[in-house]
Amino acid sequence: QHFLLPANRSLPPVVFHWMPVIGSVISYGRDPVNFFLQCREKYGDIFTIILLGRRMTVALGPAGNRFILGGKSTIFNAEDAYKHLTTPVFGKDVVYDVPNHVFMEQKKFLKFGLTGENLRVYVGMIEDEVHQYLQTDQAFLSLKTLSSDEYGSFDVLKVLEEITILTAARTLQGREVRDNLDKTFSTIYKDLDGGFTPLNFLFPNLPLESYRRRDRAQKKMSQFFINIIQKRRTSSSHGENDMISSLLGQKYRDGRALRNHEIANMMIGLLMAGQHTSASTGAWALLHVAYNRNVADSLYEEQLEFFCTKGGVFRSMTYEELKKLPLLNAVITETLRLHPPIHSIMRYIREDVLVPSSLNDIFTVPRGHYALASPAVSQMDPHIWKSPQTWDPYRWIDSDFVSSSFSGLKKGTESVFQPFGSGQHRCIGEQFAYVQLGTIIATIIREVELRRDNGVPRPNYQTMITCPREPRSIFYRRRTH
Ligand code: HEM
Ligand code: LAN
Repeated sequence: QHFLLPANRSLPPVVFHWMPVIGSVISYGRDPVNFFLQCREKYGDIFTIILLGRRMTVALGPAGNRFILGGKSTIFNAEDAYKHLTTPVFGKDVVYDVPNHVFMEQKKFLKFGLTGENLRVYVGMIEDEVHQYLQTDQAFLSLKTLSSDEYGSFDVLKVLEEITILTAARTLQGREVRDNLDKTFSTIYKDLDGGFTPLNFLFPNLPLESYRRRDRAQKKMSQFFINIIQKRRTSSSHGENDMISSLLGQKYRDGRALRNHEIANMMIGLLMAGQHTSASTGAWALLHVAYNRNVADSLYEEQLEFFCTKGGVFRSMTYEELKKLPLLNAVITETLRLHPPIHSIMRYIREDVLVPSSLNDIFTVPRGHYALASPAVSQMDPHIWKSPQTWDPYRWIDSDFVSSSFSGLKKGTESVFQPFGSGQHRCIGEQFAYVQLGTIIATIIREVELRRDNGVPRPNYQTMITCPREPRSIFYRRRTH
């Protein structure tokens, strides 16, 4: 296809595969991180894999991350890589359904909604939701009846999915969504979510019931939000700290306010952005905490030290205090290192691009390829981290745990730690995720003791967001202060 390659340039090596077209989809799908590490042994930091007819050029390490994530969006294009997945779920005129510069404005609107002021209010709301969940919910029901020395058990991913949606609804999504969570909203959400899977990513259109349900659910969900927005526009209810309220006050650079369906569809995007990423991170964090009893004890002690009143009861955390808890934050960071929810970040290559010399100076990546960055690989790279496979939150407190041969953690697109991506498409949800996860974990740790003896499960890469495989049960018992 390419006859105009400069004379001194060639294409990256293609990873060996038995079946044409199908290519490496099996090895990649089974365990992408290990597959990439094996490819790196044979081919170096840049190589091309075939995935169902698509040519994906993978670039690893700090230079690879920078090459792909630091690239211009006119060449390394996100919407060409993602829109067939996201537009049917989010709807029209938002995210990857609009030109990049429009989406960048939409991202800015979201940032305005995630102010310190709002996050400050969210801490108390999240505490309240989790506390309430621990009192009443099915998965934890036995908490009430168990005597103090008996342990109950729960599926940690299921519980975290439930707590995540409850807390996101209470905070970002707003009162109307929270009030509808166990009614209309949850079935529509399930159908929509059923259309946001690897299958939908690989095959945008299949004549399957799940695809039709996805399309119906998108319309209903969009309408559900539009109704809320219309009511909000006519009523005088101010003082809301949620995202709808914030988006209602925003304008594009040309002075145009957001239309109802744009706000609605951004709210759907928000739902999809924060749900499985946070739930999975929270589940992994609790699995590790429950398995590492010493960390569990120290986390509890950190809570006691900072928040135990003279009367022997816990008081609420503030946003500022939450940000300063060393172990709690290290637990989240270390969990994101070892279990980044998103293992592959993709772009479509719109123009031939020379690979920079920091990576390799003989290759060109031609237009029509996809580019793939995998921060997950650098986050577990044995050349960079001491005992990379060991979950050890203290490595973030005592920085000596990073390998001595490695010259420190750079920031930005070259960083070896970027669970939230980097560059133009970097995540804007990081602060919210830390507030949400920190508050959830702290509230659970305050109220129950966690235990797990049989190690931590292996990751499941077949789901859209990397999550723990079964068995995911954790034993718990109510604390007796
Ligand atoms: C982008 C991870 C939570 C909103 C991204 C990207 C990653 C990521 C890796 C980069 C995608 C790319 O470059 O193609 C995560 C993780 C989360 C999380 C690990 C939680 C633990 C959230 C939350 C929100 C959010 C809570 C919303 C409040 C976004 C948005 C983008 C993004 C708007 C921008 C996409 C783009 O510019 O193309 N996230 N995310 N994320 N995320 Fe998150
Ligand atoms: C996702 C979720 C899926 C994810 C994978 C397919 C797993 C990954 O391999 C590539 C990146 C991708 C497609 C991805 C990119 C950013 C998304 C689409 C999200 C994190 C889900 C939501 C997020 C989107 C940009 C959020 C938009 C939200 C607004 C409110 C504007």
